[in-house]
Amino acid sequence: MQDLTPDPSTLDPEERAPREQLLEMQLTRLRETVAHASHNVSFYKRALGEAGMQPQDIKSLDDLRRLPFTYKEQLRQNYPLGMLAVPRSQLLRIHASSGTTGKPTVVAYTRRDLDTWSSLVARSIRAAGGRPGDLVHVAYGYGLFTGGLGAHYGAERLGCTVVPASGGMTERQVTLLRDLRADVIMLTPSYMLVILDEFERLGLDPRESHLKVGIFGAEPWTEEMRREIEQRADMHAVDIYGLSEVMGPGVAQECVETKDGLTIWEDHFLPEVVDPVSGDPLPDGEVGELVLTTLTKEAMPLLRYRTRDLTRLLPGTARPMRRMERIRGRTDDMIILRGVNLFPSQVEELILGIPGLSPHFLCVLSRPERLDEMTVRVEARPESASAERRERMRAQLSERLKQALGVTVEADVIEPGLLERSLGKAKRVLDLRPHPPGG
Ligand code: DLL
Repeated sequence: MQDLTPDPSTLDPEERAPREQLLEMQLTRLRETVAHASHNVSFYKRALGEAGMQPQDIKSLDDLRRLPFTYKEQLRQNYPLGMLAVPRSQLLRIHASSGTTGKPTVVAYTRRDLDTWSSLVARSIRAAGGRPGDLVHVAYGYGLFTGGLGAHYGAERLGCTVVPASGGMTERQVTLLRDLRADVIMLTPSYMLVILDEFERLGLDPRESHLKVGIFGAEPWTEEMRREIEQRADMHAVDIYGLSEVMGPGVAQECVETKDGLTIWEDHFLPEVVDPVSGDPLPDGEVGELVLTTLTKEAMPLLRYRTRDLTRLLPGTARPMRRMERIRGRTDDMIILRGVNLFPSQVEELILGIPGLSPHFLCVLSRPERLDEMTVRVEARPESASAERRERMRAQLSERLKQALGVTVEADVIEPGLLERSLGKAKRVLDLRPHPPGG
């Protein structure tokens, strides 16, 4: 694989700024954001009043923890545009979050917000190893989802040639990738697997494509999955993070030269990690829920937004800004099986440790009697699909699941191609229990 480390002279000045300078900039921007939110969003005026806080009370970055949290539920209560800090006529774009239940969460952008977003995605693509002049194939969905358009404008901003493929029509994706000789591909890791399978189905070797790097996000994935994609496609695989409420993709990006977690673009977002239950701030290095405060957003500033994503903060390496470890899962995706907490990403790790198993899997939860049960349904790879081989892998996987998770989990190794493929975010859990907790 090529060395794609960017030339330091091409980085944004903020990306290289010493920490003291960054902290000063964060404090100034935090004060401006709190003032902007409290003057222009009645929700924040009230919330800050109840917390006994005035914008001028922000004297240091430590005062952040005196601000109230913002929860997704509150954004829903203010549907559609109750959190706006500018008149509607100043909006240039509206997106909506991928909420699968109930009303979506609507998010909005001014001209300056779109400009910031494009420049942060451009920065992210460069950190991933993309360069001006590269051909970028965007297979994140276009539309209300922030993935497609977010990646698109960022790639254009960097000076790349963009192919707005969106998701779906997988055979055509392969044709375009080969014929246009894409250098960079941006899509969910689970859809990348579908595209790799399609190369193979067509008798083509993905290692012979021109791709040098894939920028994967919008759903949890693992180191094992990175290895799988890098080996099958002979390209770098790096992680991009974001969420619609806060902006979209480009809140944090993994640097290709280190591949050690995601650098948070701290000049625009102030991160904290808190205990998901008590809300108490945790020191850097401890795992908890990521909380983000926007520092430059005009249309919808957010104070201490509870992302529900679990990670930990780490010191900077490739850049002075702090990193976060790859997201393990969301508090609301956590499976509680007979008292044991687990995430689909742990299951993915174990599956990919067994050579004949494919990364296509689903955790099926049921309650045949009084106790909850989980079956991990996973496809065998085509070359390992004989009944005998599948039975051996089934026994091996259920043994490893039991050892790693400390609870008995059934495994079911099925023939290739039986599970539904996703064109965007993969569904990893099928809950067939009569009354799922919280449901
Ligand atoms: O998924 C934005 C995005 C698009 C990010 C393309 C990266 C690439 P939402 O649909 O609002 O926005 O979903 C946000 O997706 O809170 C995480 O739970 C999850 N997520 C996003 N990126 C990652 C990642 C977009 N790299 C929610 N790893 C977030 C794990 C991720 N989970």
